[in-house]
Amino acid sequence: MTYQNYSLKQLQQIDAAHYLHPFTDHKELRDIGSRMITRAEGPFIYDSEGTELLDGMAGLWCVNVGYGRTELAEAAYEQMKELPYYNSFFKCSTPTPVLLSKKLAELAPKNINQVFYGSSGSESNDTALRLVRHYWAIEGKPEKNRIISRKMAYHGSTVAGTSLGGMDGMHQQLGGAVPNIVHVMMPYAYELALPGESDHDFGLRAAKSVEDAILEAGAENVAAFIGEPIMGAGGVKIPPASYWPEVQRICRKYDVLLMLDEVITGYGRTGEWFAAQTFGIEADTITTAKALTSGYQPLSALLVGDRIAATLVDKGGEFYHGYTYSGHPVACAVALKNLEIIEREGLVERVKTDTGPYFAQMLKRISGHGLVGEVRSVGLMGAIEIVKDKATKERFSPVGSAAVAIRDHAIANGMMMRATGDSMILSPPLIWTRATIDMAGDRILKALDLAERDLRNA
Ligand code: PXG
Repeated sequence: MTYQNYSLKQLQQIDAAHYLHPFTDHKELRDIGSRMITRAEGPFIYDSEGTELLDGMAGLWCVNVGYGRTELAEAAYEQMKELPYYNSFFKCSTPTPVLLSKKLAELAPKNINQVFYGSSGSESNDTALRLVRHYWAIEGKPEKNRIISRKMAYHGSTVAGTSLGGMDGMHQQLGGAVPNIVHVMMPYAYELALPGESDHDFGLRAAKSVEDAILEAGAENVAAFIGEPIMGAGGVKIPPASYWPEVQRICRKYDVLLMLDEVITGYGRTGEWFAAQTFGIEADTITTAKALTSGYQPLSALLVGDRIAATLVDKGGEFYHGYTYSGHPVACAVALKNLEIIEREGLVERVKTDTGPYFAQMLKRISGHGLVGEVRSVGLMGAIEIVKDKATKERFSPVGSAAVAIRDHAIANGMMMRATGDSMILSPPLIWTRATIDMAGDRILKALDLAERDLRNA
């Protein structure tokens, strides 16, 4: 029996009875019922009632080649027929992850040539944490194990992911984080720059907080710094241009490894294959997931730099870590086909030279609106910051209420987008054209107008 035999109400009742959703207030969900998304095509998603929505979030930052790609279904089907699964433990391998690893080594920055697979960004961040600590241990410096991260960072929802992340609410529910992880300030000038402080100077000050944390612990105790090149779930926080070069310099100075989390920024989102290339960062590990398969299969790849890989190989000894589905052949087959599509259609270049700049222009058009404090974007990743008063940057209260109101109007007007804190987030499929961007801009402006009417009259 397929879902079409159920009414929306019936599906919602079964949903409420049996399905605990991620990041959800379960009482609230039971009061209002969930929206059932039942199919999707190109840039659009459709709910059970046939409502068409332009998907401004590419699913959840992942469907970079858009929906309805039969080639990806065929790649999975062919692989499942030939070899649905075999493990890559005990000196076994299968050809598909081997070939995907070669492809990823070609696409990644020059110093990266090895890959370790998982099935989610969270898993690969667990791998990254384990790996950098293992690296220093076999280098004879087991005490060099502290990790520096940032407030508002999102690195996943497993215990290690939550510990690495800097989300207060998640930490409060964790009841004990992985030890020896500290969090420094995020590089978000609009909120944190001092009066009169330039973006450049603010970026240097935010980077200095990394150096302060290293000095406080003693460099001999610090394994690595981890950061998203652009913070995603934290609200598309784009650092000033001065930030990453300074963080890189500091990491080199104190021999601290640099771990990038590109779960959102990887595979074309910023107009390069990796944001490491956009910002000129040389990383020791890069965590990737999501758009590696455009979300058509769960797969993550930790890209491992030569420095760590060389030590693993030279020193030998087993690294006691891995997952049943590390290098899953079906997920890897879909990834290979997905990367082929991105290359064949020139999507990365298109984001860089055409749709990215056009998207920035669209946001600029929106920036004149009375509720908008600032807009920001890199490639096809952007945010609209919502304020009550443009001049003073005063926010509506409670935090996030205005953005949720705008999001609800956006959805009612055919535009799926996210609200996080007081930021409206956009991270669309890379197949968006100028016409799709215009359509999004019109719908967002309409939602802003309707929300402003509600908010100012409240
Ligand atoms: N790192 C980053 C930078 C992420 O954005 C993860 C790790 C974890 O990946 P998995 O595959 O384990 O979920 C993510 C995931 C949001 C939202 O609210 C963002 C993510 C996941 C769920 C919600 O924007 N990003």
